[in-house]
Amino acid sequence: QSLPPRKIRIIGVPLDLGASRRGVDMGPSAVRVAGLEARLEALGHNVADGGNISVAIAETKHVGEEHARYLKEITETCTRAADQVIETLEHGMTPVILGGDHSVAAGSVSGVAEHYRRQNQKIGLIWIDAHSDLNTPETSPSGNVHGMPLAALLGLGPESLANICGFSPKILPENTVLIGVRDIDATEKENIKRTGLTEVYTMRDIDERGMRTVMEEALRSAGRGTAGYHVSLDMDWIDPEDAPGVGTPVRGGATYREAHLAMEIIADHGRMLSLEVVEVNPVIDEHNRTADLAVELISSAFGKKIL
Ligand code: 6HN
Ligand code: MN
Ligand code: MN
Ligand code: MN
Repeated sequence: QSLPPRKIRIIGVPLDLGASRRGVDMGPSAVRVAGLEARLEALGHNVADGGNISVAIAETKHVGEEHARYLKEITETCTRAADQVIETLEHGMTPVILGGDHSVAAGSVSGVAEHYRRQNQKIGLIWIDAHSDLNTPETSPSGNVHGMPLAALLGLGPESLANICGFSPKILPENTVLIGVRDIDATEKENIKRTGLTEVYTMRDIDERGMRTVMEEALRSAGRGTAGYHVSLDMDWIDPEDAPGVGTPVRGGATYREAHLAMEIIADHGRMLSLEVVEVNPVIDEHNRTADLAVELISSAFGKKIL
């Protein structure tokens, strides 16, 4: 359809060590069962499933430091995810990463950034989420690492995550955009100031200015002077009416159509380097609805059109 055919590699990361509600480790399976590969192939893309990255089982490990639970195991998994992403890009394929909790982004985005750094290019980042995921172990109210990946990518910490691939920060604040946020901790507001992030589009911005305007502005910032951008889609961005199967639901999210429109606009621009979809929790989902929606949204991001 509108996008030229791509070679896509699916990378599953069944990680749930970063969240306190269990079950997002089953996310990759639920999204595969919802037919991801066939749906992308129906759009004319060439899709290969690379399987899952190995992840430690919580019950076999110690929680570690209470301010950043399972940080050691999460860093190991994220490092493997970064390597897989680099390898995928080196082969000219587009990575589609399936979470797992959002801490995986500290690995996937590092891989994309490292690949383009080797070509002296920067990347942009589109962070679509009800939350800002800008805590550090010092500021986190929960100790859950899935509330920290964006802080790691911008170089605030936690240190072991921030230093994956041996350099930090992975992205500059002017090329980082947040879309759809509506639940930001007081400590995260401080961190927004500290990092110098200005491209923060809240749900109020979407309400007042519309999805179209917000997306065009956001994509312009993420794309300015970069090779393109990584899209990190936390399914809790969408209203719990339409996406009930997420670990940390927050009322007042994007509607079904707003979410599709955002992905359709991303496809129109043709500059997405990689995509990840995280926080699908089959344990609390209703008949795999949230995983089905994830597949639909991934299809829209890869060029599926109504007409
Ligand atoms: N997510 N700000 C809260 C925390 O525990 O740091 C919630 C984080 C949610 C993270 O949804 O990816
Ligand atoms: Mn195939
Ligand atoms: Mn998140
Ligand atoms: Mn979230």
